[in-house]
Amino acid sequence: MVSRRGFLTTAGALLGASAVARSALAQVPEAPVGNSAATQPPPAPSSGRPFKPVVTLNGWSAPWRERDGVKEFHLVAEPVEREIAAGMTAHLWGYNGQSPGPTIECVEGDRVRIFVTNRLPEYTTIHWHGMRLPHGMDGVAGLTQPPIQPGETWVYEFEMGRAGTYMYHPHADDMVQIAMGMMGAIVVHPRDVATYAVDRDYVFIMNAYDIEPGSFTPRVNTMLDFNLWTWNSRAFPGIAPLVARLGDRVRMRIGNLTMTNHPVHLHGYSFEVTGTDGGRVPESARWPEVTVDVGVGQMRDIELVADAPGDWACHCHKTHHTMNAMGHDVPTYIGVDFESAAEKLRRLIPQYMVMGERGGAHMAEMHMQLPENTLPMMTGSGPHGPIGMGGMFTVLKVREDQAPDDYSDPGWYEPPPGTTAYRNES
Ligand SMILES: [Cu+2]
Repeated sequence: MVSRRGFLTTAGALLGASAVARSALAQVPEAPVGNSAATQPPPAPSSGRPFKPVVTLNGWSAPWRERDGVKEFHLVAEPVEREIAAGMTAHLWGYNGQSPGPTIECVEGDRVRIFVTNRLPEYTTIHWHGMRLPHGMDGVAGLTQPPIQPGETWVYEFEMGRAGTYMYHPHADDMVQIAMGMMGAIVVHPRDVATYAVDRDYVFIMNAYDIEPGSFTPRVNTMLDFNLWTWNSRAFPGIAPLVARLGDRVRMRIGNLTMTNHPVHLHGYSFEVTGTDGGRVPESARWPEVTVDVGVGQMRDIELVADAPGDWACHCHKTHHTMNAMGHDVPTYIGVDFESAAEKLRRLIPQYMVMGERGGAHMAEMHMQLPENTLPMMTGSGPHGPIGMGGMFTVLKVREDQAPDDYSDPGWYEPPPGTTAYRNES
């Protein structure tokens, strides 16, 4: 907490004395803390115009307090522990107890006042990625404001002018702070709840970490060679399924704050890109796709009608992005006869295993001894055996009997008899 005097000074420095609304000087609103990596279907909006809330994959939406017609949020930048998947927890930096921070949701035209408290060991700021706002609210350290020092609380106040999908992230020591997991989504809903209405509205941000097997903290000077590819700081099988009822219109809002592009591919459907962080795509400018390439720093909204029941893989199409931390220097052994050498090695190292001489698939079935806090490279199992995936992979589960607004996992799909691939016995 800062003293009232300190708070007045910092708020004044950011907003400019004449622009400070009196209510901005009131007490800082409570900062809710997330303590779970489970998807939390959000409650209906507590005040203001109605909207249908988004569902943050393995995350949650920030509650707000309304004062004098302004929605007040409070983000606390701080060290957090995030479970990446069962068996691995990362020591990250995030907001309000988790990485990513809570999704900020509001309605087009809303005025927001966002309090930002810095509990990190170094300075930070928040940049509102994609928003059109006054220069002084853009959150670029050195350019639009001095950085927020540890212990300080600063206030950003602006109008959420356009409906769409945006992000927030620091613009101070960017490379370190984004590599540590500091980010969150912003969703601005249209003023009329019927505009662009969908039945299920999901949002997630793609992120990447370089966490040495056996350790907890990302290496922050990695430029490209990340080893953990995540959606909302979760890796398969830790990523929740996307659940829909047969016939639902489904939107997925996908952001990318990694250092490379991700072609996100959905099985069983085609979809249209209906929005970018620049705005809504007019219907006349859309075309059908089964893969959307989301570039660095971009957001893409895609929409589909869930008319095909089943469990449909949804994943990044870069194959090394659907694997967890792995040695990148592993040589290719396909076709090499290892058995004679392996026998000798097993006399020295009883657990010695040969890897890769028949391809890589059997690695999904092996149970290697892993360092602590390390996820298997290829993992997850389905109704027919190992799925052999990790990283940026989940499943769109479409069911006839999924109740509206029920986001719970319906389990594995049971296809009608005679509709699955079969072994030729003739
Ligand atoms: Cu990828």
